[in-house]
Amino acid sequence: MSILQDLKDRGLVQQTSDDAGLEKHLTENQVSLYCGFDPTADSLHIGHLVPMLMLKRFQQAGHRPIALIGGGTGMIGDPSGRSDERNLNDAATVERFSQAIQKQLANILNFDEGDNAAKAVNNGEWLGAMSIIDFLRDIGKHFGVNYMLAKDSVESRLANGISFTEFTYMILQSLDYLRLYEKENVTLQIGGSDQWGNITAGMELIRRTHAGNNEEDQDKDKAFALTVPLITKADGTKFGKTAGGAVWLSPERTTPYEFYQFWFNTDDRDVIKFMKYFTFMSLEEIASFEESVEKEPEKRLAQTKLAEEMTTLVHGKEALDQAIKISAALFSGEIATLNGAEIEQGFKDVPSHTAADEDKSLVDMLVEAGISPSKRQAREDITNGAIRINGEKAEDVSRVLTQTDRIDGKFIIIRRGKKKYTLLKFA
Ligand code: 485
Repeated sequence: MSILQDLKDRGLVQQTSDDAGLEKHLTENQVSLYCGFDPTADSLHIGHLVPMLMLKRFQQAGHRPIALIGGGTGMIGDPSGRSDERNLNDAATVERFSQAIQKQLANILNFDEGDNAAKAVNNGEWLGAMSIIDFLRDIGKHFGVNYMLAKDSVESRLANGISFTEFTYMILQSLDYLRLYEKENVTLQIGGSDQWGNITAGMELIRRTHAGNNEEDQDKDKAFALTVPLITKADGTKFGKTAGGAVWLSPERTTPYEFYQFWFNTDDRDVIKFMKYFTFMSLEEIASFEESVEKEPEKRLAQTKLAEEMTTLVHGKEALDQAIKISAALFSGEIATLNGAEIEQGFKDVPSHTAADEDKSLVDMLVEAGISPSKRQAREDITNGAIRINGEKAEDVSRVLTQTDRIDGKFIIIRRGKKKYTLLKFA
């Protein structure tokens, strides 16, 4: 089956510039394609995953993917899909973000194998070196102001105001497409649906600067656009956000355990769609999970599989095993099986209390850490069996917490009642 048809069957194609032409182009050639990522943070998030994995899907089909890091455009700020002007980051920050993002891309794309090895480029290289006179003379001449004003990204901002800086962004992205078309033989740019205007502006620039090169075959040097849909959820809330904010690819920002839980908590109505979007599972295999969601949803087999596939893809097998172990321990309450690093991941968001490095009576500690409101209540909580230390019930009011209670010498987990966890940390 053709790659384009496979992508469509997965629901991954929002728009193409010329469907039949692109289908033919991809069937007859090894196509070099690119997707751009602006360094606006020190990590990509799961909103970037679909286009990123799309590059990988093209690579697996034999085409050559290029990941562009926007070291230049990241200094400017894309107005697409945004209602307000961006805050500018300084050059050193953009550079630091660029390097972090490049590492994440290299983790997922295959940068070093075969004639279709992936490649990373940074547009700071050519955009930074261009003179303003050349830019206005050679590039600016091809962009009518009316054409630019009609783009969604600009039109939607006119009422509230848009700076000349962001107004010109589309020209920079167009220049990238032109440059990669000339230097890397790139004939397809992909991105999210918010990128349609910028991508087609680049196609237009290529058409204008290369028109008539191939009189005998007008289609030969054509450039194409393909966008992926915006991901929506059945409950209408925004995809990729949790109570704690965005779901990031960096394990420092979103731990592999949180990442695993995010996917595991997918709604029954979304899980099959997400499997098609995010995993490399075949459509036949996905169909078997669809049956399971219908007939035995309580087993959450599809969610478990999705969480496994995604955590392995982004964080690796070892991190997945750890995430599963933490999930099981928290579910059963058998916390003693966890080591210090696992405790840190699993209890990242529970209230914590830093305690002095000394032995202390449990009653005093419960009050000090704000777990029980008074000593009298603390004693009552203990005799009622409401207090657990590292998963074990503590029913002795004269209990003293010592070194041996600490997991890896650093942590004690106290639970009051069914769910209220507190993490005690020892310096
Ligand atoms: O030549 C290019 C230079 C920069 C870009 C693309 C081509 C980046 C692009 N303008 C952009 O802002 N992309 C967003 C980003 O970097 O966070 C997101 C898009 C999303 C999807 C994703 O990048 O909003 O739709 O394309 C990969």
